[in-house]
Amino acid sequence: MLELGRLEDLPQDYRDALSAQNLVPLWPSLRAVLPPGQPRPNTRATAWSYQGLRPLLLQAGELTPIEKAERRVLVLANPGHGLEKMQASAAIYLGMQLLLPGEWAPSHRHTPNAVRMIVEGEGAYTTVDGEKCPMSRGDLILTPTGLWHEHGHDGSEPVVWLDVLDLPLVHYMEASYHIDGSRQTVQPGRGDRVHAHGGLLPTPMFEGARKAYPMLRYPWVEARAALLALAEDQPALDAVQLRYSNPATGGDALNILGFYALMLRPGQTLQLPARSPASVFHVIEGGLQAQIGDQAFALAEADTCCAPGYTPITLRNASPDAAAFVFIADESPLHRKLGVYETR
Ligand code: GTQ
Repeated sequence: MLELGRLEDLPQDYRDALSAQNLVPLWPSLRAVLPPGQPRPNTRATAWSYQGLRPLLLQAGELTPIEKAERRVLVLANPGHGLEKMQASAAIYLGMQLLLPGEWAPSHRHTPNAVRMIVEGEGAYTTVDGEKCPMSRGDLILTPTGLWHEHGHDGSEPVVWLDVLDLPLVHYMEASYHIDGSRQTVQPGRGDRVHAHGGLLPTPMFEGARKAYPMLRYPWVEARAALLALAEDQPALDAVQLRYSNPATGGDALNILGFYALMLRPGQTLQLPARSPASVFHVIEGGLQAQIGDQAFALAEADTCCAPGYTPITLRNASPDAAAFVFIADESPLHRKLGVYETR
């Protein structure tokens, strides 16, 4: 490869003259912005242990009242980006949010898209666009861009969920902002009931205003049952995986990040090809060994890890008798829309 000229090769007075007119020579930085062969991601394979973070999250519950936090969240930050950037990958933000019994996280809406994957506890709910969505372990609840959302808790134990947002990307785009609202009036209508039966859609014949996001809550009981049915129906299938989709369009549930539920049969090893998007794995049930490039992680229930793009990944369920269930988030809808999606 051709050796390119360095900044130091240029006389200082020339460099000063360039700077004075907001000009920069490309060639000293060309290889940094267009590296040979493949990108040099800052995203590092990183794992967060739930048993490790849980006491610190509960301690936040004692140290910081909800009124002082608005959202009581510990961010799962990737050291490769610098912890202060609060990002797991280029486009993915992860946070563990705690809501205590009786607490209220007030209504707001914002441009980034969010989902919540419920990790622990019963009795909390999130109201999204007037729809009250109960939170149970493993449920996925969408908060698409621009929709009002607030969290409440009528139960008796702490509730914890994993927030996944496309905040780093929307912030990078200089398009991130929020608006505070007032308590929503809960409206009748439950998308998870209407869309609980695969392939059967409400007919648009006499429709009112059609919702862009007709399904906001994906109950884990349904996803789990669908995975078990798929595994049983197709015994030779390696990737027993479901994609969370918008039932009205069949497309991805949200525009920027993709969401999936994966089942690993007892003893199964699954090799994933290197793909351009970064991804996140969160163990809903069981345990998992994750090999991400040259790094190995042992993930227990409720643990979370992230993997950079362009990296081969091997997932292994070492249990001889129990299936493992994994929630996956990735950047593939974004990569496909940008035209940069690839598998190697
Ligand atoms: O629950 O609305 O982790 O607005 C970050 C920003 C959660 C939320 C986060 C948010 C929320």
